[in-house]
Amino acid sequence: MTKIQLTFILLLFSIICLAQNPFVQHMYTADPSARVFNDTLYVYPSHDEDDAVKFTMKDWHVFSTTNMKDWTDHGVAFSLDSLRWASTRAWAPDCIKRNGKYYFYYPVEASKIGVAISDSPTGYFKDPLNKPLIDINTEGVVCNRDFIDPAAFIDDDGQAYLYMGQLVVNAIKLNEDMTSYDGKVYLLEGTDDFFEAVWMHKYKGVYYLSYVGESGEIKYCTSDNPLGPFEYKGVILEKMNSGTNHHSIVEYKGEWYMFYHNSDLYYKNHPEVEEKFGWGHKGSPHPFRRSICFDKLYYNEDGTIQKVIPTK
Ligand code: FUB
Repeated sequence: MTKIQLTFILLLFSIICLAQNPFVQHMYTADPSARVFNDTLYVYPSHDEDDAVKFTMKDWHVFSTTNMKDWTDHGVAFSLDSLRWASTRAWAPDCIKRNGKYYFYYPVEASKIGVAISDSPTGYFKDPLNKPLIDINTEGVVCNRDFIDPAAFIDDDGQAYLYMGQLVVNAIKLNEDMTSYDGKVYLLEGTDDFFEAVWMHKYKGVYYLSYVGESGEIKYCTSDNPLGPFEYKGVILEKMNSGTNHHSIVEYKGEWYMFYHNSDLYYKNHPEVEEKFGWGHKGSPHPFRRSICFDKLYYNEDGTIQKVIPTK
């Protein structure tokens, strides 16, 4: 067998093995934040309702896997019902572990970011503050649209950060307790066309800030500092058929993955509806009934990220 034939067979095998998308089929999910805790990969998505025609989400489920094939739905990990200070829009969350506790960061009412704590990665989480950690009216915050999409990051020196916002990336340095910060808000520079869904990860000492651009693609930029300034590098994932997109990047068992969402499950459930890309589809529920997916992500030798090829 020639080298080319072998490469082709391996590629085909990996595509068949990864033909997993969307990997949650019993409910609509979006905005997946993937995290590895204790050798298990957990995903924290938003929960789109079965009959949604707006982003009227109410609770958050947690999913986990140890082999990237079999997924467990751990049920509701947190819900708007647990809050006295917010009642709508349970949107894109994130979760991070520190000192044996799990900190769940979540946006509500498109303007406030809360934090909830649990001893377990699957919850149930509890709100320790009974108020937002930060909101759109907090001094220093710059946000002309929604104040959403918190993404946490703990650097190698132990400093924790929370990134968030729409149109402008806002960041705070979290205190050791993970439920307060020093009062300063940093506005990050150097992104190209930033719209929303910021995500931070580190690879070989470089800080990678990835996000959804106003153009609808997932893009990234890099820096030698977690607060920038950043240098724009390119597109990682093309526009999906879901209007929005939202992603996370994670290493698990020696492989890198990108999680994202699309509307493939909606279209599968509604074969009578013609598939359209982007938002040019007024009156259709597809942007509000999304489903989470993942695919492998590869770096080039120089640290740039190859475009992710979405598998069906
Ligand atoms: O899911 C609601 C919003 O849509 C999220 O906050 C954004 O990132 C976009 O995916």
